[in-house]
Amino acid sequence: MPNRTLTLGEFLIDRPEEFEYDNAELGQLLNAIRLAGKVVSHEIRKAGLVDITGTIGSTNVQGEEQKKLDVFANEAFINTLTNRDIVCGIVSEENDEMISISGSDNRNRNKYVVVMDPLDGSSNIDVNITVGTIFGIYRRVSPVGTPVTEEDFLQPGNLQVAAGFIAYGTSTMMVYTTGNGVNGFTLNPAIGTYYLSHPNIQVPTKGNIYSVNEGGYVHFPQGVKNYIKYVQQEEEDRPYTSRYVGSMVADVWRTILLGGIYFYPPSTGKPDGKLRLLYECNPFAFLLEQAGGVATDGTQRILDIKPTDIHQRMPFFGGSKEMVEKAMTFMK
Ligand code: P6P
Repeated sequence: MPNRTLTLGEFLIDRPEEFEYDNAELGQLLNAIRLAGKVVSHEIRKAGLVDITGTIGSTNVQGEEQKKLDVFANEAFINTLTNRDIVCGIVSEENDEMISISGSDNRNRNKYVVVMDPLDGSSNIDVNITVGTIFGIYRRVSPVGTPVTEEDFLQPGNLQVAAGFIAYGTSTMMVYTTGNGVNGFTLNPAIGTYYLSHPNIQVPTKGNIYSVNEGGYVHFPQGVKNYIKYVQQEEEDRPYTSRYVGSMVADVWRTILLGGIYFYPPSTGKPDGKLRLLYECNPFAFLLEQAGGVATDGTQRILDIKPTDIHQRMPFFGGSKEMVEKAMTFMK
């Protein structure tokens, strides 16, 4: 029998155990994300040719200038998720307030909420660097039949039923987990099909790459400065190599595949760092742990943190188990 690579659709059907909650709905929800990812990928692929990479003069809740593709991606995911009648609410980096979805019968009977950064790293679009969509999925905690509430989104990351990202890079890839390991799918744009390209991903327990924006060095806490000096010492398996793209999807995907540590620490100007807990830190923390890695805020497991605000920021240290645990000894 030839080694036939599974498509994402076949994979979802072949693995009913992936969806211990509600097979059909969560599978449909991941399919909706798959579809929206293809729509965004198509738009991005021609961005350099059409005047769509410029800005539209508005800014998002983060005060960051919204680029047309940010807005396009946000609308593509919101519309696709709304039309599938599975989601009762969405939190997006691009929207100040949560989005309430009452469903086609206006009776708020949908059971899932989605948190997302529709186009993370978008400042890199104009220079053709990998950007991505990051998402997390939770079961609502408010009663079915009532409008979604903020509490539905302020759940700790350990209650995510699924999380993942779509990387728009040299190829378009969808990587996700439902709590049963991590699998990666690569899009064949010629036929619009994702194929299983990275089954059962495991983060190497050790690597030799550290990834941080060292431009902030003077503003980092002393423990972080000491760790950066440690990785640069000529000792044992060090110095490590420095790699930093400035797009979380690119930096964390490399960390997952090759091993290493990616961190966005607190600093005097950003006491909680820059990354957002709901739709950057938690989805990647879920993926990292499911692939044998670790993700902390410098002292505690990211997935155990109870959010207090839908756009709150959180320091993030994630990657190979041995490297993150070593880094944590400097943060005491
Ligand atoms: P800095 C993109 O805006 C983002 O949220 C992440 O994708 C990325 O890792 C980080 O910010 C880059 O931030 O301060 O290093 O430019």
